[in-house]
Amino acid sequence: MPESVKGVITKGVGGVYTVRCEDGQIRLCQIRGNIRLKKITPLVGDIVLTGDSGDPDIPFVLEKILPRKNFLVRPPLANLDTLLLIFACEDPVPDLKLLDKMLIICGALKIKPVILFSKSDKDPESCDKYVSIYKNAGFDCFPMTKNEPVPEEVKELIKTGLTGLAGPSGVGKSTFCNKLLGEGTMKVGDISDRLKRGKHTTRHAELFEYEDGFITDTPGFTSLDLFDVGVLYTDVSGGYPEMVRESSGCKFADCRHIAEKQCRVRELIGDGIDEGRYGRYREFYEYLYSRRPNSAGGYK
Ligand SMILES: Nc1nc2c(ncn2[C@@H]2O[C@H](COP(=O)(O)OP(=O)(O)OP(=O)(O)O)[C@@H](O)[C@H]2O)c(=O)[nH]1
Ligand SMILES: [Mg+2]
Ligand SMILES: [Zn+2]
Repeated sequence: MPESVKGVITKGVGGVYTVRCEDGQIRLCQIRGNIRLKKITPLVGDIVLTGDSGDPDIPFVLEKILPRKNFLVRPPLANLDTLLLIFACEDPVPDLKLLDKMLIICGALKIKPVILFSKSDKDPESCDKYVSIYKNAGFDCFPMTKNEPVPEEVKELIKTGLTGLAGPSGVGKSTFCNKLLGEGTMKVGDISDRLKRGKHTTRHAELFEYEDGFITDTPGFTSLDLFDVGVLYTDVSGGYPEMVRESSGCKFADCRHIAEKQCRVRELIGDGIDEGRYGRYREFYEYLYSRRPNSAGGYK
């Protein structure tokens, strides 16, 4: 029997997976039945073993998906080290609930998040405001415009490991990839005049090499339910490092910063803790608490 060759999935469209193999070959693979039976959908970023399929059209087969370090449902990517969260400060205005949800997920999966507020040329003032909120919270966060180079600190991160892009449609994810990898690598779309939203130009996740690392462009998305993707109420604080930092000043060691007395976090709202961030923390916590395992619902 011929030997299996290991590689990474760089693209998957219509059941055909492109795999960049260790021996330098690019193999087009189909799925073997047993992967389907186990209900594992192969993802871009998956490390796989490939073998011969015997089918001249798609000559190789995915034999096995090696254990994942982590994976995201949205965007669908596996084995991430870093996630670049791109949100425009204008056109479309940023959905900070979606951003905070992604930060909670990164915390739970031990993925390093980096936030980029794009289109700062459109509204530099609001861009600076968003950047300072997220910097103060403790994240790496940068303003960005399409005509300025990618910040050096961000390039350094992408040079090693696997970096994914995430964010709504039309915020400039593909524009960012083109700046890094060369114009024309990814198709860039327009913004609808009426809705001020992107038009979902990128349809599939795709992985590219960048020095010793990999970067993946992804399709934009607008909604994500924390419960549906398996986040627990105990994970929420992982997206709010500024609150974790201050919680040593709360009276109760297990303070949830909701209704407890002498809560340092709540004392600092508007004066160190951003009010919007706190409100979203509380909303997510209460929502997921009401859905905790064995819960009959309702938050007390
Ligand atoms: N003014 C301004 N426009 C930008 C900037 N970055 C991207 N754009 C424009 O925004 C539009 C959408 O950019 P894309 O790169 O296609 O956005 P995307 O995030 O890849 O969108 P999807 O593939 O649909 O998810 C294009 O017209 C870009 O030229 C920026 O910093 N400033
Ligand atoms: Mg795109
Ligand atoms: Zn507290």
